[in-house]
Amino acid sequence: MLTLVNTNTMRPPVGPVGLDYIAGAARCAGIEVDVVDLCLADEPLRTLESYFAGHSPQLVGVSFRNVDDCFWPSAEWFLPKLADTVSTIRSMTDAPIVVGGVGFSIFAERIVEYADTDFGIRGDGEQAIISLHNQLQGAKRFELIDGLIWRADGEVYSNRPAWPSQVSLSIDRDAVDNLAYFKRGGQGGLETKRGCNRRCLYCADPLAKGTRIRLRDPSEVADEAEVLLAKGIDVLHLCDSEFNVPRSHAYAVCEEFNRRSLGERLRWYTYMAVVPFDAELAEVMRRAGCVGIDFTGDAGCPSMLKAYHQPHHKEDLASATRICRANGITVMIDLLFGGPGETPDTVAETIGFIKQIGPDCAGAPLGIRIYPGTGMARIVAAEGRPEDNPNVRRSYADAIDFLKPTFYISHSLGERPAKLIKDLIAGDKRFFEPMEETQPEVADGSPSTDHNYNDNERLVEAILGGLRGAYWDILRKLSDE
Ligand code: B12
Repeated sequence: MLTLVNTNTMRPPVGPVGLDYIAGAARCAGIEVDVVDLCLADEPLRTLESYFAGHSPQLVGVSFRNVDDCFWPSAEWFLPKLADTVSTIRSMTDAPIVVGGVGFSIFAERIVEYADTDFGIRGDGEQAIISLHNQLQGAKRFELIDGLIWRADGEVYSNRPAWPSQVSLSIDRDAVDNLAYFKRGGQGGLETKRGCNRRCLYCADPLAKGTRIRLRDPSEVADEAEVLLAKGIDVLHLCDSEFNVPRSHAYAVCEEFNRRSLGERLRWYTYMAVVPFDAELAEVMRRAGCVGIDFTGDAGCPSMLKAYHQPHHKEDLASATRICRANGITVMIDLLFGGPGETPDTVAETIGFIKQIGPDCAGAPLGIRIYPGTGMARIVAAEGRPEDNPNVRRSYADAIDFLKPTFYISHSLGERPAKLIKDLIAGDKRFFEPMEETQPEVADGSPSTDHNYNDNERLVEAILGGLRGAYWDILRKLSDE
């Protein structure tokens, strides 16, 4: 028996899509699976106690989605809480514990050690957890399990993930209470593919999902959307790194949705690269139910687009915005401020350009989370001792460690970079402004920024009140009121 524990208790709650897929695959392989969902539990500790009092699984799988909230300066770090949960579970069962998830996969070995788990699985969890479950009952040939991290004789061993070229997933979606997540979190989630072959300077997705794009059959994706629809979940987020990479697959998925007239019954949102995008793709997406796109815009000035290794030009952002407008798709442009080479002039150019092209909204966070193994980490390494680097920011005291929330903010932005950005935004309501270090807390104790979805009470209330959709779109609607 396999017990899967969802440890992500952030609100609004986002359904643990990965756990649902893993549970489906393990059940298909004949393994009995329970999911203990700490996010939906009123009292997580009691829930664990009463579960383990009555069950003796052979393996406990613990999910770890977010290492931190990637948000400067809130910089909330979730690893200590994971370590606590693992030690609580250990006190209740002798079963070995394996941890996995997208956040986990970025740091894998470090997290196995920090949280003191027996195993970790980097990358896709479905086949690996089945193999681990079976090897634990048999020969214990851990070296045969793709993506496995394990400890023996004081050493940490690590296998590379397999990144299988075709992805076929269980579409049952019944191990997790997806309807509860829909009611409390405002959306369902599914993947159309895995992996990302882009080389964005800062992004950890290629580490967690692989650099090779691995496609799902469009009809399997549409079948899964229908399964969620049948449960009453009619607003989705397609959870790919970038839905339109490659364009041909995005197009094929939409065509399959259109063949089944799914766009008449469901609405969906997704993340997209700015290129490739054109009127033909927008039209097929809108008909298939797409109502909002969050573009990886990064910047509206050539030098910063180059710094972030983006293949698009600022004119592509203008064209993407126009195309969305013409097709009735709401458009959000996600920007990044503070990267290598950012100056007050580049910030002004980006903000001026975004105001000019007029998307429905734009994310304007300050500070770039530095992950090991990315171009960003290489730049920091080349800039000398990180502790002496004026571009590197952290809110913890000890030596710099990228496992903890650590950010890059170009020191050319001066002493008060968030204020500089806010002043340039100048109250334009379309922007989600950065959070200032000195920003006061609002009455309920949460920070007064609304673009961080980490324990965002405004969003929680709005969703409980009936709003559905991508969080940026719900917040946009709230600010229009
Ligand atoms: C879509 C998405 C969102 C959507 C979610 C919509 C939805 N309905 O699901 C929205 C916009 C809401 C969102 C919000 C946030 N997100 Co987000 N999101 C993603 C994205 C693109 C996909 C996540 C996903 O669902 N993947 C699909 C599932 C199936 O994959 P998976 O979870 O990785 O699961 C697989 C494996 O990891 C593994 N696995 C999973 N669980 C387990 C458990 C065990 C035991 C094992 C063995 C294996 C295993 O097997 C699974 C199947 O193969 C990722 C980046 C990416 N490409 O993965 C970022 C990402 C996860 N998000 C991130 C962040 C920071 C956030 C926010 C905290 C941002 C914020 N401050 O507001 C919030 C958190 C919200 C919350 N409540 O948790 C970061 C986390 C990085 C970090 N430092 O940890 C990521 C990695 C993006 C990034 N590169 O920075 N997000």
